[in-house]
Amino acid sequence: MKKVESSTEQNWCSNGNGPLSPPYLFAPSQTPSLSPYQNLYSVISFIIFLCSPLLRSRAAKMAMNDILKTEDIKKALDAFKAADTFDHKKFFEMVGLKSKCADDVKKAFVALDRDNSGFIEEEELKFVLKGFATDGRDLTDKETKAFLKAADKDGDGKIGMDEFTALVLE
Ligand SMILES: [Ca+2]
Ligand SMILES: [Ca+2]
Repeated sequence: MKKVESSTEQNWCSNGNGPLSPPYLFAPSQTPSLSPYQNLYSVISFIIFLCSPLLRSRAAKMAMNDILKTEDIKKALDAFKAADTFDHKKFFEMVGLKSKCADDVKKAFVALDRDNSGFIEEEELKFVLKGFATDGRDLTDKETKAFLKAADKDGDGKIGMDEFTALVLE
């Protein structure tokens, strides 16, 4: 009995028409109505498969403008235009991020983590305002270090998603 089963499997795999296609699909006289639907399903699955990386990257990297209001971003950036005036608490409040849900704050984190390392490193933090608007200024070294110190609770020298969320929503 076992031998028969395994030889059937062997036929399925080696019929030359695809590894997982059951043999009845290629015998239209027995089940004529199944084949077209099965093919349509395969085509749709294949299209979804092709599009899924695009959909995923779109979901993963939202622009700040999708999360926050452009005019709020502009106001907040203007308020801290002068070097060494940056205050992350006031900034997150003005930009509207503080009043967002944790999910939106996480999306903002993903947008700021430019190299997708899962962390905002010191060099990314320096350019954090550019993540809100392309004309955002660079933070000074002093501002970058103060920002990092405030967020980096575990002391590994970079900001994780949880650290960022806690900092914004605290
Ligand atoms: Ca990073
Ligand atoms: Ca950290």
